[in-house]
Amino acid sequence: MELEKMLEEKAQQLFNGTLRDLTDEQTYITLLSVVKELLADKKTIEGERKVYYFSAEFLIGKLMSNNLINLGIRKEVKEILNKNGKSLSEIEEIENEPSLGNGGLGRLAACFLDSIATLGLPGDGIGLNYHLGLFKQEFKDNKQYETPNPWIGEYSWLNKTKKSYMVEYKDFCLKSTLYDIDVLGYKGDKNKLHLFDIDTVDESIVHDGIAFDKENLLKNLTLFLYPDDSDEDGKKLRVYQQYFMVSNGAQMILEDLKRRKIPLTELDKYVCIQINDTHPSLVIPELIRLLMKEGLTFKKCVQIVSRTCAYTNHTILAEALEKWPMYYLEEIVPQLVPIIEALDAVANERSDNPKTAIIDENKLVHMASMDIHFGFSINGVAAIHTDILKQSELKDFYDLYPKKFNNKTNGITFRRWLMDCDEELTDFIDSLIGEDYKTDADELTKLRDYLNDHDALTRLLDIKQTKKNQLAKVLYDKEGIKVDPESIFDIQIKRLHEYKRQQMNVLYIIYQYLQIKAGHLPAHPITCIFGAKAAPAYILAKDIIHTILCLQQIIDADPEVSPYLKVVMVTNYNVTYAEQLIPACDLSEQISLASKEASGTGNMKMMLNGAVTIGTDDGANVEIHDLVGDKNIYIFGIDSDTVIKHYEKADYHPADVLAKDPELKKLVDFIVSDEMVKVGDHECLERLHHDLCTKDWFMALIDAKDYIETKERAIKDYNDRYAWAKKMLINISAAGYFSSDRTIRQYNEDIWKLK
Ligand code: GLS
Repeated sequence: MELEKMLEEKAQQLFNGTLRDLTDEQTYITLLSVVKELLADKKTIEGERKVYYFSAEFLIGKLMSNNLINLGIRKEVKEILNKNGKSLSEIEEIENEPSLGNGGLGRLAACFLDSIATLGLPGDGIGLNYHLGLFKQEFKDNKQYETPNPWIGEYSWLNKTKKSYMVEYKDFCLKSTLYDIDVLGYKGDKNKLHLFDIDTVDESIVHDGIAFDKENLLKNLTLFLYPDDSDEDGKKLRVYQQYFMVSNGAQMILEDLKRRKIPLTELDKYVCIQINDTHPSLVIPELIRLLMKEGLTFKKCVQIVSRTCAYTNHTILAEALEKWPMYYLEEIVPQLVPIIEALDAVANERSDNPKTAIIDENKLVHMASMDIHFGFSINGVAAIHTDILKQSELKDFYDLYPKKFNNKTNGITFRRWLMDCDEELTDFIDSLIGEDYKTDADELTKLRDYLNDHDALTRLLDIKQTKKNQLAKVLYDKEGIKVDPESIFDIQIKRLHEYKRQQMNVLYIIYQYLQIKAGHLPAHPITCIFGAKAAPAYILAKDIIHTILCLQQIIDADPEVSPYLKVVMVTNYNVTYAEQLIPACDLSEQISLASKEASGTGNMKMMLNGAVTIGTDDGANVEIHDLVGDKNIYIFGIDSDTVIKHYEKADYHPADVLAKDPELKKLVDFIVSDEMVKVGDHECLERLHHDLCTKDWFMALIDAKDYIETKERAIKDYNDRYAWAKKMLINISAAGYFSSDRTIRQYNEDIWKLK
């Protein structure tokens, strides 16, 4: 049936009206139910062998626009809605953004699902259905506060299924309910995202922000993603969640094999499990346990499971490599304890190096160690990251299993991060090189033919201006903040973490503020935009947010400065916000301490949307640098080898840097100046100041001077508009490598081997 007729019939059926009569909300519901029907009619991707991507996070973003693009009907829907006095973008506003992820790792999982389906590979996601998701961020008195983010309304993309499993804990069993979300490939067939849940979750137990009774598992198990783990009950809750995810996933996979009449001993021939970071690592002992229950020997189970599971490492930060005390597991999932002990014994037979043991001398169970011993592939997420894993962080494992290690540089789906978020740029590219790049991203290199085409460069600059004007409106509507769309939009959007060094950007802002106060105006007005959530228990990260918000207030109130410098910290940064910020970005801030950002993916999104990067040679920046060349990226800072040596020798002392550089000291001291204390909380500002002067673990002060000088150079260069437009075009033309289609092809060729 033709689309318009379907929508009209649905409007009639649901609301007894015509499309024209419906409210925006009714229109959204009508569209949602039609699109869900279209998805339901799509073919499921089938194949002998299938990958299951186990992940605690899937940061999928709103799905309407993406589904319309992948169904190939977005333009048509837009026109039908326009004809009936409605705007698609306003209708999309109605959708709540699913709150199932946190940062890059979760967004990567979402991009991967899109690419797996687009490439026609059989592959499903397995995760949890968090009712309140990650918290919602609010600002009050220049501070972050957390509130619940109830995103599941009466109408959503979730489809309740009849599948259900029993998950055993020491003292009780929980019955799961499975919800599925259809994942449609671009002009292709579909896979599924499976989200497990329990029926007894009770949102009403949450009080005073995001506090809740952490012991009441029947009511809290799937309330939050990453519930506060600053106390023991919180940590245990995470183990309860992880086991719930993997046990359900493992049971579902084995059930499917049985349904297909495949002997369980052939699991590894038909199934590959990709373990996304260590949150799903318990899938290894759980699968062994389930197979042993079917009568297989431990040895046989180890062999099968080791050929089934592959592990992706996403970080070298020690705190993110999970280690659970054995007594937690004894208390929560005692059935896994003998298996983990037996696995540890096998690991110790293979190597007597205590650094590769699974259970250490403090009886902590190292999840990554289990993955590496009993997975067949270990990958990092950017070339430099994988090298660091091999050469230092996981060196002992690399020596033991050199063949298991491989690199898979991250990628992003161009459907969402170009076609969806920047229609203008998409149409522009279509007009120059046709549409083949949408399925073969390398085609983007053809844009290089236009580097000397004045008309094309003018159009490119105009599009960027349009996106900046659109963002200015969003910022005004959402935050009540006016920004100058002619200023440089300098954007740092990512989780707040010291290693990402938002605090170094703060020092730049202070530098610029003091320069302007002293009568030295910047080469071009600049708007420094931040978006970042801090983990609720991460005090210093919250202090950095506080400092940014204080600077925002001071600068806003100063008519001498505000025409040239502006600071905006957007509230509740999420995928939807990213889709508005990224196309408007001129200068992309990727300034982590070299060696610490495993890859980054925001760097790729901004590059694809015509931003120029200022960054360190870290993560995927290194590969961006290689692809665009020195002239089209602003690289600064000490390199990763130097950083690693500083850590080894413990010879970095911020006080030494400050003693040698009184100008830098002025910037740092401004954090606790009278101006700042007047608008801020002395304790928070003092804590950050003290940390920078005495610890500065992520070495912001070492790189600050180089960073400031490099950024000043970039601002000057921006004024040569055509030279800048060329840099933009080179960045876009080189972004093809970062398509997640390329990444997934490589996962498939090297690891999954699906047909
Ligand atoms: C992360 C890394 O910090 C990012 O650099 C990386 O891009 C992402 C996806 O691989 O994974 N690791 C993590 O724990 N959170 C991340 O975003």
